[in-house]
Amino acid sequence: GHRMEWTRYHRLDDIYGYIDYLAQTYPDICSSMAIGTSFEGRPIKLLRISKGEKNVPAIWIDGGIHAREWISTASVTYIINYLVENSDDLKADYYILPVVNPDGYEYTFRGDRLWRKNRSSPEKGGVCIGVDLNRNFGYRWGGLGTSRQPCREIYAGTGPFSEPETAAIKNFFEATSANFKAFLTFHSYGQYILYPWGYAQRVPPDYADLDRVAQKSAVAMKKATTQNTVYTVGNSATALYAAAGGSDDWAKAMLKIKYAYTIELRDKGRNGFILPAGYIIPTAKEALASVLTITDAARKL
Ligand code: 0X9
Ligand code: ZN
Repeated sequence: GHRMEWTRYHRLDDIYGYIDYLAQTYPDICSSMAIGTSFEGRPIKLLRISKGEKNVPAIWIDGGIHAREWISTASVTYIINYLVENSDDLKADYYILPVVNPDGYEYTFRGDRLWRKNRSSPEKGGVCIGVDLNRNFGYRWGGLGTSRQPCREIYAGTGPFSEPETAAIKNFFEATSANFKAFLTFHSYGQYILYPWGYAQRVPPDYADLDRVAQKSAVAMKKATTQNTVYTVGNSATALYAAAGGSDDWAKAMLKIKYAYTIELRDKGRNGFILPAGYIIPTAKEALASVLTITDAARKL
């Protein structure tokens, strides 16, 4: 058995135990692998859910790149549970990384609940710890909305993919032959469905397709619960702020994955990052609705 449930937030060990349990219990559809090792030596565990069908798209889903955004990790594990329990209807090959930043995630339980970055010490003799992993990807690295100062929350690191956690994702994509059509990275908070570019107030040539599918997602997310939650759709830099070196921009520009989105889950600021556990299930249902909508779009490509 396993101890996963969606009425509270879980420690990393529980989440990794759940991934291992699924891989052992459902070996026909689930496989797990460590795609790398964090700065402090923790495995970075990915779960693949696939029926091995030909001609289905591959879809990337991650959460927990920012340590304090617990609802993203909780929602991603809820999505995993849904896909496994409904595997008869599986419509894509899913590659799911619930905790991109395991060191930071654990630190939010042990030290500082509001920690954002990873836990690396990139400077020799420096005092400040941590790189913002969502400024460390290798497209327009070091641009707008990033900092070279290690003490800042938006510190981009010493270079593109300087961090083991982002390098692990890069290495995974360099090694895979899967046919990725969507790249979904879950964050909190603010209730946004954001599409590239993040590096500046510009949009990719096919942005109308991304906007259309995001609007469809927003409708599905609103219908997912009785609370009619509103998600705002827009270009990342325009709807939120410009920030370069994000994973979504890199997936779109360098990996050429069409449907690249950052989804900012609940809420709109009342609780912010400290979203009470009672909101996990409704928020996760919204996140799941976005995944299913984007899966449909990916299948039509
Ligand atoms: O700043 C971020 O990394 C994300 N917002 S958060 O409050 N969760 O930190 C937004 C990222 C949007 N994508 C890019 N700027 N590329
Ligand atoms: Zn975030």
